[in-house]
Amino acid sequence: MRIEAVELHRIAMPLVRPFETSFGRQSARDVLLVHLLGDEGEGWGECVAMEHPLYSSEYVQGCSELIEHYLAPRLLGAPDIAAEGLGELFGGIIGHRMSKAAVEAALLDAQLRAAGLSFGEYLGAARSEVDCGVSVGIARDIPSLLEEVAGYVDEGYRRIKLKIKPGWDLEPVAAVRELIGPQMLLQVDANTAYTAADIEHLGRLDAFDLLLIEQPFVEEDIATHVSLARAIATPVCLDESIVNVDVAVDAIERGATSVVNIKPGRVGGYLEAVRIHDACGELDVPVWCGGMLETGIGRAANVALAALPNFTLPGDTSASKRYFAEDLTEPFELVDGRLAVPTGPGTGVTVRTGLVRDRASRPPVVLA
Ligand code: OSB
Ligand code: MG
Repeated sequence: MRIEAVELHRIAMPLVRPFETSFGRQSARDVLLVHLLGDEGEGWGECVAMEHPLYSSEYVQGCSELIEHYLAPRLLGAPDIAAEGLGELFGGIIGHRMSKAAVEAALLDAQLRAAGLSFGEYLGAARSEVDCGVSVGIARDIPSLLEEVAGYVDEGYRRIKLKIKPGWDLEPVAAVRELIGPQMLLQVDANTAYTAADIEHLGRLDAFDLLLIEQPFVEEDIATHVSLARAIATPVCLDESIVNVDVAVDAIERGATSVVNIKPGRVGGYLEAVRIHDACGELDVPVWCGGMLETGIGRAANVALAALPNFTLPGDTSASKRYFAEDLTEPFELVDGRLAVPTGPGTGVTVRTGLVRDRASRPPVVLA
């Protein structure tokens, strides 16, 4: 289709409770939305970058400027463009995967709506609902952590993920394992907070029968993940390090990761996410869908992706109310620990444009 306008919307979404990780604490989600208006229809995409460059090098204001100055001009100058052609259209622009992914999501939404196809149908969903886990931030103390985890277990989540860092690892993990019992799936995420000197310490996590340990070391350091994987029984899972399908295959072949967290935003979009899913499937490596505190817009597409056949572990695809009192779409609700894959055209959800306007943290950027 021909793109006639690109709008960039910034929204401040208060979180229902602050979310703390090894890299920082946030009490609101700074959301960047891409709204594309084309000759065949319109679509919305959500950018997963965080406000500050602490999880990855990308950050919201940088993404907004990158889209405004580099991606939107190419989109507006293309006589006819589909999501499958964006790799070529954006060729030569290095990195900036979260920005590219947000544009891809918006264009996919527009073209699938025009074709009357859902994200699930287009991506290859194999089921109509997906098993959900929940990512639990670093708490003030262990009693508060246990109270929060108990609430999520009551709500029906099928897997708990605890954020860890040096000084907040063995004790909280032991307490939560004790609380939830031996059957419940439990995993941890360090967001790169450890170094090679911590390998022996991390080995003590083997006592808690964890599903996996996610990204203990810095993004570029595949070698130390290999050393850890050889030293401990708990499977190692990479998040930040996996930026595309080639890195994923390389990390698997080297023995750095035996489970992969797939976040479409981190890898440049849903099409690359499917390529990683397929490559992992061929190597017999299970995958799960990560999250970036998305609103209903990004969540809708993630839930569709998580319905692909090799997404065999519960994802960080939690219900809207785990994040926001009021979502930007109709809320996603947990039923028996699962979310339903939307079936309508495109993402299948309706953007509450009134809320987008009311919650705007700055005027929209409009390019035509
Ligand atoms: O590392 O998976 C992560 C949130 C923001 C940035 C990085 C991560 C996370 C989460 C939350 O763990 C996942 C979610 O519920 O969206
Ligand atoms: Mg992670």
